[in-house]
Amino acid sequence: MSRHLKIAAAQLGPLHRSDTRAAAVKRLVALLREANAGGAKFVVFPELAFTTFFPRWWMEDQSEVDARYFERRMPSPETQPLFDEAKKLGIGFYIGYGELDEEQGRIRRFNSAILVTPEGNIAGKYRKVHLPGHADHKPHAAFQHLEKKYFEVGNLGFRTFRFMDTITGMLICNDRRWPEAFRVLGLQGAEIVTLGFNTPTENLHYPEPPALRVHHHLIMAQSMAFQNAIWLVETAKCGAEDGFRMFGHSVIVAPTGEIAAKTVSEDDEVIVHNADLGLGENLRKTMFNLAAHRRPEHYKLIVERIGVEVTPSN
Ligand code: ING
Repeated sequence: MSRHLKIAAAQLGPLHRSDTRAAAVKRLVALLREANAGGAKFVVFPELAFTTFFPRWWMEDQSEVDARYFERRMPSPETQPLFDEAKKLGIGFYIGYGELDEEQGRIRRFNSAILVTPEGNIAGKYRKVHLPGHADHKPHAAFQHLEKKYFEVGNLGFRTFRFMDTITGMLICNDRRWPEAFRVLGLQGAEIVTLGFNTPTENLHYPEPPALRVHHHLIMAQSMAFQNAIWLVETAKCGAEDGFRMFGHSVIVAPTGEIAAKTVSEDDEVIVHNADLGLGENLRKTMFNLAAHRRPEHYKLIVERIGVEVTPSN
């Protein structure tokens, strides 16, 4: 008997600095309702879904940054309506947010995501490992990308979770540029991987054609889904936030590497696909039977060496 799960990518258009969390939650609830109307039972929201992509701004008042862009509790009174609506509709969801955690009196800040069950329980949490950008102020740059300033490297690793009768793993944005992240999830039996992203249309460092950035996003999503035989849902927050554009192209990619659904706007938009969770089984038994074909004894450099060291064998 085939196992299906109707999944939605709920893409969010721009959130400006002037947009309140309440305004964001209102839009997220509307997206949830639209996904529900399409029959979706699992909704994937973007990275940092409650606020503007604040790492684009150099800010020195940490208490203001914490108040405006981090969540001390999840859910909080402001975000509770989203959890309430999802529970009422019997929908599970993934959502990204800025997490402020106080452990033994020490404040820690992460770019995080959670899986919330249809019953409203948090089934799992992920803290973004691959933080792109920089920590220093680049006053002459068109915009900043200060994830290395505002967040710590995630300390929970890449884990999978039992979720809605599936094995689901979570990643966030830049993680999709690092195949190791997907492989670690694949080695733990991931059937579905969810990934929210906020990706600037312009390149901070050099004049890269915007179409090329979308091309990279699409080839990575298709290859990572195929090479790990997983359903991969990547959801954007996009559009011009205070004039700074980010691209959409949210996708639901099948284990075969085919794009099953893709958004066509840079605004609030829902795409839905009735995912056949058995679709990856043949691949996992044959071409990507990891136990049969992988040779870790030859992969040691991947773990032992961080950057390039030119060490030719002749
Ligand atoms: N955004 C971008 C991403 O990895 C980026 C940052 C873009 C880094 C392009 C390097 C090249 O998609 C986030 N939030 O990681």
